[in-house]
Formats: sequence, C-alpha cells, structure tokens
Amino acid sequence: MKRRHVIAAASATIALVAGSVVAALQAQAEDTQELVVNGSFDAGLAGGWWSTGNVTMSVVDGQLCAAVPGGTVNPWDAIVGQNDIPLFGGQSYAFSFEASAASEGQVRGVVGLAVDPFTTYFALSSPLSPSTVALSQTFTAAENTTQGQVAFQVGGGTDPWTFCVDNVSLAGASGGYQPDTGPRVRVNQVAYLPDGPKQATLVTDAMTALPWQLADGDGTVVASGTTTPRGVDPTSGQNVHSIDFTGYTGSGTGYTLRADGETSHPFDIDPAAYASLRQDALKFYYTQRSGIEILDSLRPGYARPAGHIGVAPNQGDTAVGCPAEYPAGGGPGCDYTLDVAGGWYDAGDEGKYVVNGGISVSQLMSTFERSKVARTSDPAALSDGALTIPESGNGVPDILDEARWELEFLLSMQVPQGEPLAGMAHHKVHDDNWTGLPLLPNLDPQPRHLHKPSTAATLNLAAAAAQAARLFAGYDPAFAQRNLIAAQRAWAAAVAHPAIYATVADGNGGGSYDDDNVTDEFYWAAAELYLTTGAKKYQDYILASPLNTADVFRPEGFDWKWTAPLGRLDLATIPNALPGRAALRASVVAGAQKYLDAMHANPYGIPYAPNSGLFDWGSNNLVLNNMVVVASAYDISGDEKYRDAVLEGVDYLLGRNALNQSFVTGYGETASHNEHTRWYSHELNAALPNPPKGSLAGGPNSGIQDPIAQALLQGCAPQFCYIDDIESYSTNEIAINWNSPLAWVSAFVADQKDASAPVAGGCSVHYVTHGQPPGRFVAQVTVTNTGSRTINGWQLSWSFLGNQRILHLQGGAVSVDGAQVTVRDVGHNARIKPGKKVTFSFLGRTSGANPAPALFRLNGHPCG
Ligand code: 9MR
Repeated sequence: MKRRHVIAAASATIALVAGSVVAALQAQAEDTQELVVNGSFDAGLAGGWWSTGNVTMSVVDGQLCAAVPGGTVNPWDAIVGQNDIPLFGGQSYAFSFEASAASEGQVRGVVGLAVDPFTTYFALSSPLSPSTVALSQTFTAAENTTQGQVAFQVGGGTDPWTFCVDNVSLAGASGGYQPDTGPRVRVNQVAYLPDGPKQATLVTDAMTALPWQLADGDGTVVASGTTTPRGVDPTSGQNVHSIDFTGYTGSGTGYTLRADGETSHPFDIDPAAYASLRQDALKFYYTQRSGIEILDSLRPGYARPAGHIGVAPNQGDTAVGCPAEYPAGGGPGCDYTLDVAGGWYDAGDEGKYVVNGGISVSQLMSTFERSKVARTSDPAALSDGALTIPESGNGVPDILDEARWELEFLLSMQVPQGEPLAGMAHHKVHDDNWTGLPLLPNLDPQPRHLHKPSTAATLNLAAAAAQAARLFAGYDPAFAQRNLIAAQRAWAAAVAHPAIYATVADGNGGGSYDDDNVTDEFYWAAAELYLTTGAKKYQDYILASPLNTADVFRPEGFDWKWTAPLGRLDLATIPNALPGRAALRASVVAGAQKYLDAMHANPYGIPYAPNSGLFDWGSNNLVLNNMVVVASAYDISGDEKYRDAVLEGVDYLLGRNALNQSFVTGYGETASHNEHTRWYSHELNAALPNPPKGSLAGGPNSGIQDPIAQALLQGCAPQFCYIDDIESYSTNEIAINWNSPLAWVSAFVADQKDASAPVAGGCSVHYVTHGQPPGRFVAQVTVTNTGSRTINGWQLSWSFLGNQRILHLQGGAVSVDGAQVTVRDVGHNARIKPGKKVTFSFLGRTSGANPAPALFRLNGHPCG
C-alpha cells in the first residue's frame, strides 16, 4: 500500500481515503473481520494472490499491477484474485478496492464462489484511467461458503493494458462463530482405565468447591466428592475446577460425571478400551498409501484407485525428474528421473516428503521396537495379520510391512551412484502447484518434480534406514542389508554435504519442511547407525555432539524439525554399549518430569507448555511426542507416576479439553471428522467418506494460518484455535507424523491393561556372551527361579535386537519366528525349584552391535 491521490467513485455508498478502509469498517461493527489477506500488497503477492495464465502480476510501487493481454472476449478471460474466503449467508460485507489503469481499461471486481458453479455474489464495475478510483459497496452474502473469492475480471479489451489495484478489502461479520462446546463437565469421552488416574475438568463461574457425582450406566451414583477450584486456565481463558475420581476403580460402560448442574458426555471405564485405538491409529497408514489401490475388502468404504503410478491424468511418480532449475534459487536441477512411486501421502495433500516420512516411519518402527524391550508390551498385538493390510499373512509383523511401504519410497529418493550428490536424498516430490479439494490422488493432473536434495532429508533417510536394518534383519535379511547400505551411504553423503538446506521459499504446491539446523538430524542418524552397527565412528560422533549432553526435551516438544529426542530416546531405551548411557537414561526421566509438572500445573492436564504460551501447528502431535518421552521414562524407571501421566495426557486428546471434543476420528461422543484431506473429503462431497477411524487432527494452532481459521478464530485462546472444518488446514489436517505418536502412545496405553495385575517376579535371567571370533558368538543363558514355587515346565522367549541368529543350541528346544526366539525345556530340565537355576547355551552368528536382549519372558511373564 502506498498513499496516493484517490477519487471516490460515484457508485460507492461509502467513500474512503486510502489506508482507512479497514479501520473504518472495524469501527462499524466490533466483530467485523478483514477477510482478504495482504490486500495492501505490503507483503508482495503473499496471501495467495493468483492470476489466470495470460496475466503477469507484479508489485509496483506498493500496489499490484497486472499486464493484461488484449483480444480476449469476456471480462473473466483475464483475472487476478484471491481464494479461500469464508462467507456467511445473511451477513453484510463491505467490499472495497482502489484501482487504476496505466492508460485505460475496465475492471469488474467480483465476490463470488471460487469453485463450480462460480456463482457471482456481488460485482462492482468501473472504467479505469491513470487516476486511481476508490470503489466500495456493501452487500449481503447469499450463502455460507468457505470457498469464496475476490476476483478482478479485467478481460474483454481489444488492446493490452496494465491494471493496478491496491487496498483490497472484504470486511464483514465473523459469522458470530461460537463453537458448540456442550456440557461444561469435560471428560475423556472414550475410556479411563480402572486402575488408572481419572481426572475431569469443570468449566464454571464458581470460585469455591462444588459437589460432583459419578453415575454408572444405570444412572446409579457410584462415587462423589468435591471439585478443586483451579482459577483461570491460560490455555482456554476459562475459570475451571478439576475433578479427581481416581478412587473409583469399577468398570463398565455409559458412566457420566455430574457437577454444577451439568452432566458430562458418557464414557467407559474399561481395561481393554485402547486395543482398538492402537489398531486404528496404525491402520491409518494403509489409507495414506500412494501407488497402490486401496481395497474395499480391507477398508470397507475407503476404496480408491492407486494414485501416482504413471497413469493419466497423473504425471508421476514412476519416472519423476527435476526442474531445469530447482525452485527458490536452488540451482540447476538433476538430469535423471527416479521411480518414486509408493510411500505414504504426507497428509491431506498429495506430496511425499523424505523429512517427514523419516520421523513417521521411525515412530512406527519404534512402536514395534518397544515391544521387544518394554515390560508392559504385547508383541502379539503387533503381529502378522493385526492390521488387515495386503501383506497380512506373509510372516512379517504387519507394522513392519506398513513401515516397509514408506521405507521403499525413502530408499527410492536417494541420489543414484555416479551423480554429483550421490547418496543424498531428494527433499521431496510433489505437485508443481497446490491443488484444490477434493481431489482423489489418481485424478491429480499436476506435473510433479523431485526437489533439491537436502542434508536433513539425507539424515532422515540414514536414521530410518539404519533402524530398519536392525528391525528387518530377522525377517528379510536382504532388505535389512539394503537399508544398512543406504543408511551408510546417506551418512557419508551428509557428512560430505553438511549444509544443504531446504528453504521456506520452496513451498509452492507442497510443504516446504524447511530446516536450517541439522545438528539434531546428525545426532539422531548417528544414534540409529550406532545402535545397529556398534561402529566406533558413530559412537565418536555421538560423544562429540553437544546434543548428547544437552537438554533436548524442550517445553515446546519435538517433531519433524527437532529430532534430537528421537536419537536420545532410542539410545536410552534400546540396549547398547555407549559410554555414559546411564546419564542418557536419566535425562529421559528428567525430561519426562518437566512434562509431568507442566501437565499437573494445567487444569486440563495438557502435558505441553511452550514458553510462548502459544500452541504450534500440529499441537496434538507435540502433546503426543511429550507423552512418548513420559512413557519412555516409565519404561526406564518403572515409576508409575509416569505411566499415569501418559494415561492422563490421553484424556486431553479424547475430550477433556476446552472444546469438549475428541481429536481422533471415530473415538468419543463428539470427535473431529472433517479433517483437511483431498480424498476423504466428505464435507465437500457426500459421496466421499470422512477420514477413517483413528485419524488424528492437527489440533489447536495459535498461528491460525488458513483463511477460515483467520476469519473465525481471531484472538483465540490457544485451546480455541481449532475448527473441525475441512478448509482449516492449519488446525485440522491429518498427517503421517501426527498419527505416528498417536500409534506409539495408544499402543503404550493399550499395553497398560494388565498393570494392576501383579508383576511376575518369580524369575531372573542372566545372559552372557563370550568368545567372539568375527561374526560368531557363544551365549550362555541362566534362568533362576526367584519365586517361592517350583516352576514345572518352562519356555523362555526374547527378541533379538539386531541380526543375531542361533546356529546351534544346547540345553533346550529352540524355535524362531523372525526376531523372536523361544527356548523350551527338554524334559529333564523342566523343573526349576525355588532358588535353583537352569542353563542353556548357544552358538550364534551376528555382525554389527550385539546387545543382550532387554526383556525375557518366562512362560509369558516378564522376568527380573
Ligand atoms: O507439520 C508442519 C508444521 O510443523 C509447519 O509449521 C507447517 C507449515 O510449514 O507445515 C506442516 O506440515 C504440512 C506440510 O508442509 C505439507 N503437508 C501437510 C503438513 C501438515 O499440515
């Protein structure tokens, strides 16, 4: 915007001088909002200003000027505009702009629908000359839409001309948006565990304690007490009380909690409630798959054709090249093509990003890896067949099969040998331009390109592939080896090119996933490579990294951009020989304590308290990642306060929040179901489904970076910066890196079902390896009965953590299923009296790190 002399047009009902339009309208009505983003062009063309292909836009002298061709027929044959403007039927809007022509021309300023049938709601036309005219008029919107647009139709002239426009404003009511938050008693709408914490929150004006009652499914009051006033909660702006009904340990369905004349949504108290969430959170990945038909037989209601397999109108992904010049000044593109079909679509868009793929697939693999090392875990729940995917029944745990779908894609993004950046990974592949909604993947007509390799992507590949190398060793040694080689090549390439950064400017048609600090990715990749290989060079790197001793558990949590915690968590929980490992384990517990303290300080029990007080994009995944840290502290320390903190954190996501809603589709009385996705776009097209059960919404985001959130949620307290609308991509998208901690945490919570059962403390196992010629080792395993009753008949099971294989075993009968080993007694040694031992030994083969198994189960119960 630049102050210029303006002539008020005769047709305008309100004539205003430049610069005061918005202020004046704001004075008119308190809830008036500016709906045009960057209508002053102070930020160049930011805000999504677009034009038809025959018009060239530029910002000149603080205004948008467009070179318009001559010889078009209709006004709409040349357009400059902005989309994604929400309008509310019956509400009044003031539309204004200032325009001129370098010589002469004609403009038709339209407020209309950006999609078919392109309804014009309102139009304001004027001839233009070099003197700037200000046009403004009010109108009443005819219908609700989140897909309104402001468009300047400048076609229809015989001669080419230059159109300039400035101070574009569409100001109007916010629609009086008030979320329906239902009863003021806020609970986990899914289930509490009978032996877990049971917390609720009451929104009330009362300043003193109030009585509460818990009623069972028949309406019988089964517990009562008084609330604890907590004052005004800064995350919601509400005066709240907390309610603690942990003392009730019964179980059943249809419980309600009553206080202050309000009755909560119903909920269960059920030890087995989270088994289905574990499965659904993991099943999410099949329906995110690219490059494969989604079968109705596997996901009824979710069938869709394979996307991006080189079949028109798709222009990818079987032979994708680079642009001549990488976007955003990235220099010359590559001169080869890659087959990058497959993988998961990132989120609601059809891009595939190595950075985000890396953390997502790693967290899936960690969900599986935890089942090898954590006492409260259930490998059977993650076994082959658990997820009903195309690979079910192939002898490999489904969770690893699902991970492999993404790993194959990550490997395909690696720059081939012989090329200048060989071993690096291309940062991403996506459409050249953003597409609208809905759009089934197979119908995406946009050209797609590989984007410039980045150090961050390369290290994501290194970390994920290194982890895959140890996890697949027991199931598919060739694939494991392929991953190991790729990981090592990626590491070497990242060391050789340590500072090739993705920039925020490379964000057209896909997310930028920009990151100019990759010290954390180096730390994470070194950790995974060390855990898999045990090699000294990775150990040296870890020990020399300042991040190895830094406090990596920040108040704002971790995500794709801050990955040091991934390395720290794995070094702490997966057995290894790193010097100083005890301190790393202690650091996880210390980090968890901070999140636990934050959670207890917050009356909604949110284990997330960023220093800014603002919630970030995808806050639900940050909450969940903090819970991963807390759960790991429980696995490390066995201290139940950490287990309980995870259970309480889940309450927030499933309804104990200011909006009184669950953020997981299909879970809870009132749950997110209109998440931003291009193919499960039921809100826009009734023939399409909503996102599948178990899909996590990004969640409250103080930044509100999308138009509908900006129109409706201005000034929101953090918890209110969310709307379950498909257009709200900054608060309500689904994403592979958001469901991955949901899967991890819901698996952890599902595993807590037996926590009240006494832990079998009747055995201990001593596992010692010695005499290691290269590639060979001998292990001696001693099982001691530390209980008071004779064990009569035993079977000891464990999982190898790397590529160990048993060649020959004495003193037991061995069976092997992938990485899982079971050794049974051989009759004569079946009885182990209290205080006595049995011993067996085996000759094994391995390469790389050879840690002792972390967890032994005797007759199904953890030992030690
Ligand atoms: O999760 C990402 C978040 O941390 C960033 O702030 C945001 C803006 O850059 O982008 C998010 O990731 C989106 C990605 O760029 C494109 N696919 C959808 C992702 C989730 O919204």
